[in-house]
Amino acid sequence: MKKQFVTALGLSSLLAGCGVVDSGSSGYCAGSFQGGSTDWSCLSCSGVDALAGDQPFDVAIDNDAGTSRRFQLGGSGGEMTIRAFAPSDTVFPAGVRAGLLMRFPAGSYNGVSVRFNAYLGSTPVLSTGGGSFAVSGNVDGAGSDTFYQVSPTANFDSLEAVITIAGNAEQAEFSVNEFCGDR
Ligand SMILES: [Ca+2]
Repeated sequence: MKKQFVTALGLSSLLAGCGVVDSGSSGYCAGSFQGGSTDWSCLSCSGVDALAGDQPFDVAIDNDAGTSRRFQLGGSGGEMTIRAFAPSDTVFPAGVRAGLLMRFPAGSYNGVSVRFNAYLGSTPVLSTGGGSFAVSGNVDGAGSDTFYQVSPTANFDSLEAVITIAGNAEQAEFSVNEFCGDR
């Protein structure tokens, strides 16, 4: 099947920077992963169950900022990796404003981050880009739903968010609302 390219809406907002707070309703993304699929793995997480057989993060590709999945990381640190796959007929073009609407726990940590990887099929086209991180304290926008973004410089059809936390004595709760191929 010949792949179609999603129109690169929102290019003018590429310089808008990280930490933009959006409040949601249906139709959140200009370029959505809706109709695709998700996969995930984690270290020291709770609130999601790999043996349950469900797809806990499909709610993060329904193009609705108001639907989300919560999970916890910690208490001595943890990492969650979530990958969103576009529908089979969709490739997002280079230069768009991709990313993830999510909420970090408020507080101060020894390390906290969300960084992105992007792929075209199984080929990596971006590694550890965009997002936000802090080696102490917290990321911009923590405590509120915030769109953390990245602009891959090559076409891509899946986007992976790697969320890490360190230095939390208790489990800390995150929520993941929506991946966008373009916002
Ligand atoms: Ca959602």
